[in-house]
Order: sequence, then C-alpha cells, then structure tokens
Amino acid sequence: MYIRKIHARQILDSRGNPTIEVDVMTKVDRRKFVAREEVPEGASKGLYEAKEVRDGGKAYRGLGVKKAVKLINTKINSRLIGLELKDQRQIDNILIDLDSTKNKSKLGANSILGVSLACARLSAMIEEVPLYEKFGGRLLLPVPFLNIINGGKHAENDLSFQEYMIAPFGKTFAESLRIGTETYHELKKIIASKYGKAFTNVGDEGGFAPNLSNVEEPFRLIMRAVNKLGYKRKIKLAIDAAASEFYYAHKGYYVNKKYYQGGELVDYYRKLVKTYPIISIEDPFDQRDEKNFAELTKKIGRKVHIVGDDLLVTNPERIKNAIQNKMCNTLLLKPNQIGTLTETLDAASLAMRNRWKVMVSHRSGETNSSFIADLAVGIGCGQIKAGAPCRGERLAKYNQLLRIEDQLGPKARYAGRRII
Ligand code: 2PG
Ligand code: MG
Repeated sequence: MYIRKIHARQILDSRGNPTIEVDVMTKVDRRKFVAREEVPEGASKGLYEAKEVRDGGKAYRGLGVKKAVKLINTKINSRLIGLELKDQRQIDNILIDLDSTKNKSKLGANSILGVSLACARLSAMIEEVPLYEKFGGRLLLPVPFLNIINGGKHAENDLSFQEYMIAPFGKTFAESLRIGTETYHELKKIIASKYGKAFTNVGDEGGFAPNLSNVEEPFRLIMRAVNKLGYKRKIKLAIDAAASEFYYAHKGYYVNKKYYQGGELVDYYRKLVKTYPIISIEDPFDQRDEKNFAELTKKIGRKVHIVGDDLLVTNPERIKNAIQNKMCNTLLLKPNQIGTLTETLDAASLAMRNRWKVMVSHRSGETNSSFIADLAVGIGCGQIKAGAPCRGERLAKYNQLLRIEDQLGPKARYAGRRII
C-alpha cells in the first residue's frame, strides 16, 4: 500500500496557538483510507531540540504555521507520493534528507513529525492492527506520572520547579489512574481549604497552579492528600524541575527566593529525596550543566531516576554522550524534539540497550492526539507522563491507555513496581 496524498492544515493547540494537522491518504481496492495526526509544542523547550517552522509576522503573534503547512502540501507531498507505507524508516529517511539540515530547520520538525506519525497511523490502519503493535516492543501498560501541581513556565506562579507528579502503583493501569485521580481531587480540597479557591486554578498541563514560591510546600500538600486517602504505600512522587528555566549564568539556580550553586542544589535534592518519597527527578540542572547531572546521578542514581529532557532532547547523539559520561539514567522520550518516529524509536532502544529507563512524554502545548499512549505501550518502557487527569488533551492519552488495557483483556500487563 502506498502514499497517495498528504494534506496538512493549520489548527489550534491546547494553549490556543497554531499547530499542524496532517492527513495521509491511501487507497485499497478503490476504498480510500485516511489517517490524521497533530503536532504538539513545548513551552520549556530545550536549546538542542529540532526546530519548528513558524510564520512570524502579525497573525497569531507570529506563531502561525501556514509556511509549514505549505511545505507539507507541496514539497513533502510530491516527494512522498508513491512510497510504500509499511517502510517507516524509508519514509523518515527521505524526510530527513529532504530537509538536509542537522536540526530540521528547513522543513521544520513540526512539519516532518506530523507526516511521520500520520504515515505510521495509516500503516497500522490498513494492516488492521492496533497502533501499539507497530513499535516492535513487548506490550506493557505504563505507570502514569500525573502532574498535579504546575509551576515554572507552565503556570503564573512563583514555583521554580515546573512539575510535581504522583506515580500510583495499583495492580492495573485503570486502578492506578483511579488512585491518582482520587488524590488529585483530594488535593484540590486541601489547597482550597488552606489557601482559598483561587489557588486551585489549573496550569497548562491541568495540575493546580497555587501561587506559592517555596518548592517544598507542594510536596507537603500532596502528602497530606495521599495520607488522608490511605495511599501512602501506593503513591510515589516525581518532579520535573526543568532547571534550565531557573538557571542564571554567574548567579546560579533561583529556588526558594535565593540562588543556589550547582553543588548546593545537589545537596538540596538529596535532602528532598530523604524527606519525601521521590523516585524520579527530571532536568535537575541546566541543560549545559553536565557536571552536576553526573554528580547527582553518582550520589542518588541507584535509587532515583535522574531523567534527561532538555539535556538529551530525544537525540541519539546526545544520549550516547550522556551514557558515556553517566550524566543520568532515564531518557524522556518526546517525538517532536527529534522530528521523526524512526529517530524516536532509535533513541528509545539505545537507552534501553544501555539499561536506562525510558519515560514517554507529552508537551505542555498539546492536541487530542493519543499517539504517545500507543507509543508507550508499544515500546514497553513502563512510564508515561501526560499531565493531570484534567483537560481533554491530557485525558486523550490516559483514556486511550484505559481503552488499550480493556481491549487487551487478560493479556494486558501493567508495569507497576518493576519500574522502580
Ligand atoms: C517538559 C515538558 C512536558 P514542555 O518539560 O517535560 O511536561 O514541558 O512541553 O513545556 O517542554
Ligand atoms: Mg521536562
């Protein structure tokens, strides 16, 4: 079965910013099949991520994607027509060659990713297999890391850390999602009674965005909810510090209204890990601060997942370097940081071969695509973060995982505690 036509259009993402939607078409015995994918966007982007093409100018504050849409509908469409849909690697390699830059700046990682993912979805559709079957791993339902308090660039508050997540460990994905969601609702009550209702407004990823500045207060609030519900043994904590966003050259890391030097922040994380049941810390340092990444991994990496997001940007070259220099032990996997499905899968298998953990991730600006839910199941990595159990674009992922678990029935396996 081969690609007949690719057509893209501009739509809006969960923050009301333009993004790309791509339809890929084929025909089987005169019947037309169309698969559609949409592209997310980050707010706390890594320096080394592949680049998007955006319009500039006045419309949509310069964020339009009409240029990228045109590139898809002309250049990419004419180059890809006639290609075999089954051969995803060939499709992606052609997209990479057509772009010809190191960071996909010519066609844009946004254009390329939309096409790459839509081709994969169409291929699954005509083979009549679920999308998660297309990724070659052993199927495993992931532990959902629910981001229930938002700070950093995702909220209008003074919290330095960007994401406070809970990882629920039930017997199944569905039970874990229930435990996590009950905790989310309990937390809302606790925040409202301590600080007032206005503090329960939500941020970009659906977590509460209380106007706090002390980075430990969210841990205390979450633990109150956990204890109230009797879930102490079932819930662990995780953060994405997204420290590139609060690092200031010559000054240091701005946390709790003062500046920490790298070494002091290492000690502070060690203290946090001793005080609260934290199992995972993402981007604890600035993306260029490789020394302190390695230092923290050396000190607590045996017990805690040290996750590289801005540090690694899903880029196999950067992952290799981080493996060699023991900078972290977990890869955050975001397809739009690198731009094609094939490179995303290569990044994941490189990490796994080196006995790292992998966590699949959404972006803060999302769409209703549930592609990453299937991706997480299909590579069998055991972890996903897709925000809070709130806001449609976040639930699109968690609900798809509920569906997959239900459809797999007794064959469904849940990652659970084996990820720790
Ligand atoms: C992150 C992501 C997703 P953003 O830092 O991990 O939570 O945020 O998409 O804004 O980069
Ligand atoms: Mg991150």
